[in-house]
Parts: sequence; structure tokens; C-alpha cells
Amino acid sequence: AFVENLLKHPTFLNNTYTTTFIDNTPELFEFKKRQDRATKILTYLADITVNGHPDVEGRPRPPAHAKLPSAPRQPVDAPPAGTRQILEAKGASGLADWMLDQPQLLITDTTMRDGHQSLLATRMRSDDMIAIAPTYAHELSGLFSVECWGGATFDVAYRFLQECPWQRLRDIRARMPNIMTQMLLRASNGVGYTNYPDNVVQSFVAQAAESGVDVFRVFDSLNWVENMRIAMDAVIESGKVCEGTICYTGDILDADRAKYDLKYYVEMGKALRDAGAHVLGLKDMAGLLKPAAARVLVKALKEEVGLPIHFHTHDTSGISGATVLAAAEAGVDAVDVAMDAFSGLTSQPPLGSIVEALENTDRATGLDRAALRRVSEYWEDVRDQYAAFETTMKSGSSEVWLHEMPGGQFTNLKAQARSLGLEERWHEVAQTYADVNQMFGDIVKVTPSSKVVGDMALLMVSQGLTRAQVEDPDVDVSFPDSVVDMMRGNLGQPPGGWPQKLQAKILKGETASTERPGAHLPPVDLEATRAELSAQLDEMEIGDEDLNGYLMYPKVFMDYMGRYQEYGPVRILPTNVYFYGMEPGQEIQPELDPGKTLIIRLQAIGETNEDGDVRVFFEINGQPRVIRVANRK
Ligand code: BTN
Ligand code: 3PY
Ligand code: ZN
Repeated sequence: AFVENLLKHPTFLNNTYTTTFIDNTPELFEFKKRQDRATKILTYLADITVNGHPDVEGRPRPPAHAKLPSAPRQPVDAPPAGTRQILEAKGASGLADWMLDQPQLLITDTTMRDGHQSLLATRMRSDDMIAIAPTYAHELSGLFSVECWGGATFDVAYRFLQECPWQRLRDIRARMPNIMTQMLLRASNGVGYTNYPDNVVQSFVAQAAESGVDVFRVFDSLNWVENMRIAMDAVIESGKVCEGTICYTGDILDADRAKYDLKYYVEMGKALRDAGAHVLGLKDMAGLLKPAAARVLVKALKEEVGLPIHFHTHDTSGISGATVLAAAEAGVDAVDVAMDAFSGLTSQPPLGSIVEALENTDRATGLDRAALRRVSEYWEDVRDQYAAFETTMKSGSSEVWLHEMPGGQFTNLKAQARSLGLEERWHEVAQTYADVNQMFGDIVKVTPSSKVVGDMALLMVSQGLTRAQVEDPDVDVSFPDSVVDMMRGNLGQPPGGWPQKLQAKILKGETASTERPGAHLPPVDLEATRAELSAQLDEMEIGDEDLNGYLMYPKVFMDYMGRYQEYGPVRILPTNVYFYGMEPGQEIQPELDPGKTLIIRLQAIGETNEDGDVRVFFEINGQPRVIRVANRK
């Protein structure tokens, strides 16, 4: 700490120091803010052990039988070559051609992104992913890709897990160098909920490619291709795989939902191809595509677009496995599935079961089924550790065809409804969500447009408003900010535009934009922002990853940095300890840096003194340490 202070001191930097400088400059010895990382981690451990972690308070604990996840050991030598080496050798177009040549169904595992986003409120920690990554590399090298980044995982990492999402990506990449990593990118909404300036989106994509993303699934929440070009071009420019994506809604076989018919999807597929997509993503975020419709849609897209097709769905209904198999029969090139232990319900269908179902057919995947079971067993143990974040859905539900909520939103909205005291009125919320969709003109509902529909539905149910009242120009409604923002055109344009009467009521005479939102957002001065951020953080040097994190989520990032100053790199703690602290007598050995392990033992927890403080007694690398924390219980 002294040397760090010295090296940063202006006098030292200006080369104006003399031999008495050190003696006469007491601030060089102000270490309080510069405690070492191990002390910061002990502070966190003491705090959580005494006070508990706020996010698991009052929630179910891991079951008594839960065993701590332990990944199979892997050899140190290089794993077999995989899709990543194909991408490196042939480039993104070459990889797409390779996909078209494969007879087997290509498999993406979503466990590390959509699986836990949809089942555990996105709370899976990096430690649990990194531990199993070498097993993926060595035993499952035939996977097409591992979806492990983007969507909601980016902000949840900073906001709730006190982790750097970029570091997660680099750590997975380093341990799994042969399988392509995949991310979900909300086009101009980045990994956020709003449109960012074009240069912020470009900078974010370039950094994600640099830090380790190979496949970018790019979608727009209103299916507006015009609003996807900035992100798609940035991906293409990076040399990585651009999966231009159609979001599926409605029902192509239902003549009453003519807005989103087969022709609409084929046209969109062609537009994405013409915009430079290497792969066509077909994203059924709510799990609405039925098996018979999948046969028709996949066949038409294959014939008329010509790109390899990558299908994504959710099992909210309980029958999405049938849709995946129908899509496979119709010639889909790749599908998303989740490891069995993280599959079903609002997540993807079970990877192992899809693989089994295709054995001895011409789409057999070639994956090692025993390895899949081993990996799924690991995930089973991981899932137990997150019992606090499990949701209430117990069974498949055909109601999904009424409300059309994305799998990633369903449990979230349910929790929001509960917090508003509307838990018993869930089916009313579902019906209202459907009404709001019709009122907005039947739109694609996926982050962030789905959030807008959800906000409006919760408002209507909690205030007892009907669709007719909301649409009546004479009934005063105070619309949520997100609804006003969407009607202004700030999320872009849906096919056919917004319903004009409702839009006029919501905007109260203000004129809406029909331009691409990014077209009128001024570019951010990246270097000025870096300097500003550095000034706010004690002149800390700001790298590109941190800068891009800040640009996406300024407040969330700053709060994360503030906690980092106090608690250090808590990502290295095992998940049970991160959420529940330690028991007296317990020892853990987290790795601070590669090859540098801390041996931490909790000896005892003292009494609370008259100031309300508790002394927590540790031994760290054999040395006793006492940490004092406030008892807030
Ligand atoms: C948050 O919810 O603010 C992020 C999680 C970290 C919270 C830390 S954990 C130790 C301390 N105790 C609290 O109640 N909050 C902080
Ligand atoms: C996300 O944007 O996070 C999604 O999962 C959308 O389906
Ligand atoms: Zn999804």
C-alpha cells in the first residue's frame, strides 16, 4: 500500500520529491482505504456470518442433503479441438458453411445463461461456472456453443453478485478454449433496458469480442431490423459470429393472428441475411412455437433464407421438447437446450433427453451421454445451493398461450406481483398482460418491450383498470414511465406502428419519433467518460472493460465499485459461504490469484459489546486475525 501511495503521489509523479519527501508526507501512510484484499474478504465473511446476506433472508435454505458441488478432475493437457478452432480457422462465414454441412443436430448448452436466468433469477455465480468449464472442454468438446453471457447476467453480476461480468467471461474462456462461447445481445439496447448511443453499442460489442464472446445472438425487442444494424455490423466487424435473430410470437398456423404469419418471418429472415447475419437465430422466448408450426417455419426459413438456423425456445408449456424434435426433423441446424438439472419449466428443454431422443437417427448429436450425466449431476448440486432463488412454478402450463410472457420474465413478474400483494390474482395479471399486448397493437414481447407490457399490466390490476378504461380518452390514467417512453418511439417501431389513439392519449399531444432511436442520441465521448470515472474513483486507472460496464449501467457499476473497495474480490468465495457465511471451525481455501490460495478458518464469534460490535476471530494462512463488525440483527 505504501508503494502504491508513493507511486500515485503528485509530488512523486512530478519528479519534484527530495530525500525528506517520505518523512514529511504523512498521507503516504494512510492505508485505511487500501486494506489488502484478504482483509477485505475477511470483513465480508465477518459481516455475512454475523448479519446474513440480505438477498437470502427469509428464503428457503439449501436442503439438508445438499452436497457441495465438485467438478470431475480434468487432465492438464489441451482439450480436443472444437467449434472455436473451426471459427479461428475458417472465420464466421466458414463456420456457417460448416454448420450447413453437418448431419448431426448441433447443441448449445444454455445452463450458464438462460437456464439460471429463467429458473434462479439469474443468480448463478461465476465460481460455479468456472469450476465445471474444464469438464466441458475435455468431455463435451462436441458442443456447438455454451451460452454463458449477456441477457440479464451482465447487470445481475454487478448488482446482486458483487462480481465483474467481464472477468467471468475471461475465466470461462481460459478454461474452455475449444467450445464457442455465446452471448445474448439486445441489439441497440445492449445488455440493458434502453437504447444506447451507437458508439456505446459498438464499443460494447468490440469489448465483448475481445474479452471472449464468439457467437453474438442479436435481437430487437420489436423485431425491427433497422434497429439491429449497428450491433450486427459491430459483430461482423469483430470477426465473430453474428446470429441475426427473429423473435417468434403469435401462431403462424392461426389465421386470426395474421400479423405474424409465415410470410412475415420469411421476410424478416431475408432482411437479416441481407444485413449480414452469418446464422439465423429463431428465438421463441416465450415457448409459443408449436411442433406443427415449427415444421412449417423451419422448412420455409431453410429453403428461402439459406442460412443455418439456430432455434431457441422455453419449456413453460411443458411440450417444447416436441417442438425441438420437430424442428430437428425439419432440418434446423442447431438448438438451445439446458443441462437436465437446469431444464424444464421456464427454462429450455433437457439437453440429455433431446440427445437421447435423437440417438440412432440421422440427427444423432454424437455427444457423450455418460459425460452429460456427470455434468448434469454437478449442476444438480449447484442448483441446490440456490434454493433461496427457486420460484413457485411447479408444472408446465398451457396458459403461456394466453399471456405469451417470455420465460425469463415469467417468474420475475410473478415475484413483482407478489411484492405488490397481487399473488392470488396471478391469473388476472396473466389475462391483463394479454389485454395490454392487444391494446399495444399485438407486439413482440421480449426484453425490454416485455417489461413495458408487464409494467402496464401490473398497474392495471393494482388500480382495477380495464382495457376499455385505459383506451377511453376521458378516463385519466397515469401511465408508467416505461410505457410513455415506448410510445415516444424510444424502443423503436413495431410492424405497422403504434395504435394512434392510445399513443395520442399517452403522449398528451407530444409528437412521437419514428426514427431509429440511436439516430438522435449523441455519441458519448469515451475518453472524457473514462477520465470522469477515474476522477470519481480516486484516480484509479480505468480499463476498457470497466468503462464499458459503466457506460451500460453507471449507477450499478459505481455501487459495485464501492462495495469492491470494502469487501474485495468476494467472487472467489464458494457459493454457500458467499450467501450464508461460515460456521465456527469451518475452513475454506479460496484462490486469490492463480496459484495463490488463502486458508481461512473461522475460529469463533465473540459477544456483541455495548457499541453493538462483534469481534469475529479468524485464522488466515495460520495467523490469527480479529475483525470487528456491527451487529445489525
Ligand atoms: C447488495 O444487496 O447491496 C449487494 C450484496 C452485497 C451486500 C453486502 S453483504 C455484506 C453487507 N451487508 C449488507 O446488508 N449489505 C452488504
Ligand atoms: C433477455 O433479453 O435477457 C432474454 O432472455 C430475452 O429472452
Ligand atoms: Zn430465452
